[in-house]
Amino acid sequence: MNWLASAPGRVNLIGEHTDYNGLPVFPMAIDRDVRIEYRVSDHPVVRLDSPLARFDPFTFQLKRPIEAASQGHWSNYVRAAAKGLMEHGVRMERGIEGTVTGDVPIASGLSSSSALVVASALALLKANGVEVGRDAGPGPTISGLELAALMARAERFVGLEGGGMDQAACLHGVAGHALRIDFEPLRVKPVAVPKGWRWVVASSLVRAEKSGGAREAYNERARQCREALAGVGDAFANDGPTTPEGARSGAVALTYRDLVAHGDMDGLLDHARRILAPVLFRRFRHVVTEGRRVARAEVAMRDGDMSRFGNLMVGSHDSLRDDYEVSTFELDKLVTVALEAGAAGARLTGAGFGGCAVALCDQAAVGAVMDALAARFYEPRLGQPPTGDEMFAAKPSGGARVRIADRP
Ligand code: NG1
Repeated sequence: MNWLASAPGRVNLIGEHTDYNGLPVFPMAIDRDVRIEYRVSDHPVVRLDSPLARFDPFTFQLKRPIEAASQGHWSNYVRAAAKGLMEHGVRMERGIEGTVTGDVPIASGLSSSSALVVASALALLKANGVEVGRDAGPGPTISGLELAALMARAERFVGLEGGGMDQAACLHGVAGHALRIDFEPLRVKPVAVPKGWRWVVASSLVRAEKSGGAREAYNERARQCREALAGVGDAFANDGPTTPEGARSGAVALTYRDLVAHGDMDGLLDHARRILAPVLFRRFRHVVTEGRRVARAEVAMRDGDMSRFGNLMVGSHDSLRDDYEVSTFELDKLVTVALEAGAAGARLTGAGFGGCAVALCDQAAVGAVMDALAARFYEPRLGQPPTGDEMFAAKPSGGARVRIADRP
């Protein structure tokens, strides 16, 4: 029997570089996915290929230790899933043999990597009789949230100190909904996307390879955020503002979540500016203001207020460009063109350093926004209109699953 494990990519609507700082994000799963069509092998082996020439076929044994392939090799995402499941105690007596296909643009900040990790995990779990979901049945089970958290840790095997947004969005996507995701502990709350809101995803035509060049820049940001938090935490313990409770006495380790909950954001930022080196202060300001923007964006979506949501997206982009320094000339250009053509909001999405921008507009403006992007961004660069991989309208979609494949 042939099985099909499919896992969607995601577009993050707002809340960038907050997940690894314990602050919420607000993505949605999209109608593009990574698919593994496979059959179960009686041997503990994974054998996968792809119709794309740059993804060469690979085989590895489901035996510890699972070694990494060379840096950047696509099998590392499948190895990461297998390693994570084995370390969690899943008995891998059977393997999978099959073919990977999909239409999530690669290295574009749309989480093709996590979609491959999650699809691999679902295929391996199914092959070994483990069901996903709280009420999954009498046999061994793992909850969706547990699996998302496990795969987030597992994906760090490829060397990125990433957060948990992508795996959670991929597993918990709900058609027609965005997802407010919180961390420590992981929680996912679907929020209905109002009728008529449309999301245009546009590639900057610059790849953001998280297994390659962008990795160091990403990990450096994560280190700077930890350093900034420690600096502010120490200052709170000595002579900082009087809240959050307990932090002044040094009794508790301060988190970014405590700081965002802090009522006096201006006072907090004034204080942080005095004690942090300028670059750390800018990273810090992005993280705490972005955390607050996510909370406001959720309310704006629930209120059906597109213009408020759009303004928050623009604030997010400005902060990512100026304070977090992860935007590029091309991403800025996409955002400017989309806004000038009538989008309510636009921002880079995903880690940045290339990849995609996302624009919010109403149904009536989609055509004008796409036409403007085609004429002012793509045609001068490509000499022709963009393909559907370079620019498309993304729909909020359901999460990853395994089913029996249609063909034998
Ligand atoms: P992308 O750009 O999709 O690789 C990365 C991280 C996210 C998050 C964003 C920035 C991984 C797998 N993905 O996403 O967790 O930190 O950057 O908001 O680590």
